[in-house]
Amino acid sequence: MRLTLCGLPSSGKSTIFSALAGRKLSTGKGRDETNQVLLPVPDERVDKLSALFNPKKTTYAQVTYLDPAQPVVKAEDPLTKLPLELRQADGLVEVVRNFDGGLGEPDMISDHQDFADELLLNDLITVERRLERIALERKRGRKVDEEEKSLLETAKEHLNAEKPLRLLPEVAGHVKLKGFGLLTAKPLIVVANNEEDDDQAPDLGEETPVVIRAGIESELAELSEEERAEFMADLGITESALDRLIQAGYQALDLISFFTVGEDEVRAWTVERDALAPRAAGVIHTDLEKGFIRAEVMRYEDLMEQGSEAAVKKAGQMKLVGKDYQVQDGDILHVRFNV
Ligand SMILES: Nc1nc2c(ncn2[C@@H]2O[C@H](COP(=O)(O)OP(=O)(O)OP(=O)(O)O)[C@@H](O)[C@H]2O)c(=O)[nH]1
Ligand SMILES: [Mg+2]
Repeated sequence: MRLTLCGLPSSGKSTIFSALAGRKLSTGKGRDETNQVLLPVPDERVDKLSALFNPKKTTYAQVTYLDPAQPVVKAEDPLTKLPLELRQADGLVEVVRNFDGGLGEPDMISDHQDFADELLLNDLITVERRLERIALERKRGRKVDEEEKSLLETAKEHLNAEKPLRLLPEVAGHVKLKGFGLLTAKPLIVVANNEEDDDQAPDLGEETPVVIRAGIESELAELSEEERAEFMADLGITESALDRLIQAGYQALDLISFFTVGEDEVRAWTVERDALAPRAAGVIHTDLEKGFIRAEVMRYEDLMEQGSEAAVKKAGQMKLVGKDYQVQDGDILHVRFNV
């Protein structure tokens, strides 16, 4: 899963990216991919499970953050200027400048609006081009996909009314439109990049921004564990705002986490919200999906309340489920399979 940082020029994307990169699991391999980091998603449940099982290894859910090489600029032909990374993202993290930094008094509402317009205009162009193409095909006597055409028309109408497609989930999430990478259809997290002495979230109307003070975060990222604790105490903060950003980004993707536990490893895994048990098992290993028989499932809350797996079983809270079970956020799975 990949979240791409975006926003107007000089809003602080790269500053936030380097602060994030300070906690990376790994950088992308290969050419031109140093602008990409894989990050653990902080999750208190994983911490508590790990304290209970004391495993050799603890693994959090993971998400990739990407800082595109070029910013979004106002352009004659937006489609040629918007970084491709935005189109390929699973979600967008829009960074809005809320510091002066020699760039003048910040105006988040106006910047946020400009950026939203840019995305909207891009989608409108994509949709119109595709509709023109379909009309041409039809004129040539070829068969066209009526469902796709009707979805595109609905999308166009919606965009013309200046509404992002994410407000229209049945269109935004439709498999026939997936390939277009429509930008306003993607989940969006708004970050207010605040001045160092300001921790207030500005009012943006429908979106509540996550407040980050990139200046502080980039300093925190450079400190040792010990120095960091001291610096945070001085500032009167208990957690880095990056934790909240990573969590909010992960939640916006509409995924769920389930867990596997044991002496070797406590681990969080990620799957789509409506996934069935075999699909979830397949995230762990393809063999587990192919050879899936059943899964033992307990709820994270039950395990915490009972204190051990044995106690959960004794309380009758361990369920044996089959192939049609829909995995829930917070499920702990033991998959039974044969190969
Ligand atoms: N005072 C202050 N300055 C900041 C903050 N965040 C970034 N800056 C400065 O603002 C300038 C732009 O920051 P970048 O992180 O490069 O912004 P960007 O969005 O990556 O810029 P482009 O990639 O060129 O669009 C740099 O000089 C930063 O040092 C902040 O929170 N406070
Ligand atoms: Mg940059």
